[in-house]
Amino acid sequence: MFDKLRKKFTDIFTSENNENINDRANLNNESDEQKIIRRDHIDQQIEETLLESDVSFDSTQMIIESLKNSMGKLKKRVDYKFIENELKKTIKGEITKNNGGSINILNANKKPYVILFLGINGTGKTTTIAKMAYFLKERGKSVVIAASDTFRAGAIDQISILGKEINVEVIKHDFKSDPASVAYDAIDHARARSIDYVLVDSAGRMQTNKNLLDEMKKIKKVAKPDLTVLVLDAMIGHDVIEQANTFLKEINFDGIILTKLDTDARGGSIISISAEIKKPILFIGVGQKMEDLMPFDPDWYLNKIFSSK
Ligand SMILES: Nc1nc2c(ncn2[C@@H]2O[C@H](COP(=O)(O)OP(=O)(O)O)[C@@H](O)[C@H]2O)c(=O)[nH]1
Ligand SMILES: [Mg+2]
Repeated sequence: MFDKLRKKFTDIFTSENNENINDRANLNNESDEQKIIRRDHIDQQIEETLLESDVSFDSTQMIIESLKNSMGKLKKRVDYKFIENELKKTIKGEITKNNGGSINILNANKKPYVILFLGINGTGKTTTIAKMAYFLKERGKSVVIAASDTFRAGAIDQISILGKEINVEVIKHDFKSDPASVAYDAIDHARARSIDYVLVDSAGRMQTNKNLLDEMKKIKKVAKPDLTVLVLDAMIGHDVIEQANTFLKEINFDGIILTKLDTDARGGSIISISAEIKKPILFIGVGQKMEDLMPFDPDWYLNKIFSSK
C-alpha cells in the first residue's frame, strides 16, 4: 500500500546521500545563494513525487505553495528533516481540513440511521456495504441492508450472499423493481424491529447516465438518508476528482469512502480528494475481506507514506 510514494519520500528525506549533503554543506559553510538553489531543488523533487503519485496538479501546487509559505523566511533552511516535518504538517493540514477521519458513524443520533451509498459501477459499493454492516455488527449494532441496486441482474444475488455470510438481513424486491420502494421497505422493516442502521445500496452504471442519476435522486428523496456516502475507487487515479464533482453537482453527498487502497501503490489519491473535494473521507477499503474497512485516520496515512517518525 502506497509503496511508491513512501519510497520516493524516503529517497528524498532520509537517503544517506542527502544526509551527507547536509553534513557537508554545514561543514563547508554553504553560502545563502547555494542554500536557496538547493532548497529549490528539494521543492522540485517533492513536486515531482506528488505528481507521480496521483496527486492532481492543482493539489500539488497548493501543497508546494503552502510549504513555501509556511517556511517563509526560512527558505535558507535546507536540512531534510526540517523540510520533511513541514511537508508532513502541510499534508496533514490538507487531509484534516474537511474533518477527514473525525465523523464517528457509531454516534448515530437517530434510529434507524439510514446510510445511502452512491457511486459508479465497480467502485466497490456493494462490498463496502457488507463490510460496513460487518463493522457495525462487530460493535454491537443491528443492521439491515436494502438491495436497491435492482438494475443489474446479479446485484441482488451478490448482496444476498454477502448478507448471509455476515448474518445480516437483506430486504429485496425483484430485478428491475423500483429501488426507492426497496429502500422504503427496508426502513419500515428497521423501524418495526428497532434496528439501528439501514444501509441502502444503489445502481450506478455510469456517472453520466441520466436515468440512473434520476433514480439515485429518487432513492435519496424517498429514503431521506441521514448520511449519503460516495464510494470512490482509488485505482482510477485522477478521475476520482471528476467523479466526485459530478455527484456533488447532481445529488450531493456528505462523505467519501475510498476503496481498493490495498492495491494502490501510488498513494496520493487521499491527498487530492481532501484538497479538492470539500467533503470528509470517512472510511477506506483496504482489501476484499469483510474486516478490510477502516475508519480513515490521517495519522495512520502519514505514517504509511513517511518512513521516519
Ligand atoms: N482489493 C480490493 N478490492 C475491493 C475493495 N472494495 C471492493 N473491491 C472489489 O471490487 C469489485 C467490485 O465491487 P462491488 O462491490 O461489486 O462494486 P459495485 O459495483 O460498486 O457495487 C469486487 O471484486 C470487490 O471485491 C477493496 O477495498 N480492495
Ligand atoms: Mg453493486
